[in-house]
Amino acid sequence: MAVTRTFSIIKPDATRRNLTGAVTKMLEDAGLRVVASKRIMMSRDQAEGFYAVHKERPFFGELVDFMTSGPVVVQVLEGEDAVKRNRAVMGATNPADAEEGTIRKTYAESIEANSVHGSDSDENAATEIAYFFDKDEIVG
Ligand code: RTP
Ligand code: MG
Repeated sequence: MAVTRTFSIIKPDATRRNLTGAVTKMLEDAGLRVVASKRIMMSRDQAEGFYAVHKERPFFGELVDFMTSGPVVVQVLEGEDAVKRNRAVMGATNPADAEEGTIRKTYAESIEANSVHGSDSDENAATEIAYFFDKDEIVG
């Protein structure tokens, strides 16, 4: 299997509860390496652009409110089959459906405040990484 990269966000519900380290530990224990990381406040423009695919969904406005409600930690993760590996340790979008041992089962508060984001394809990972990081901020 090839070593690839994915894009992760530790969401405001998790940073508010001081879970940046705990979530990162679960990512690392799953075989992912943090090769870039920064804590930022997302602007509304940034959040709307990032979630543009969800623009027509009923939850779009609330999602943008939530993602700009506190600091987030954006990360680039590297590992074997990183996109799939990360989605597996994240668990289902709705924590009620997430498996034991996943980040969302362990920490998520709700379907919206679900602690982490992870890219859903290699193509989207590349786009999302470039949305938040310059090449020289990533150290593999
Ligand atoms: P993500 O993009 O954050 O990794 O999560 P995902 O693929 O599992 O979920 P997606 O369908 O892409 O939805 C993006 C984020 O929108 C929020 N959401 N709220 N209120 C709702 O019904 C609802 N559904 C989704 C979640 O924060 C979800 O992660
Ligand atoms: Mg998604």
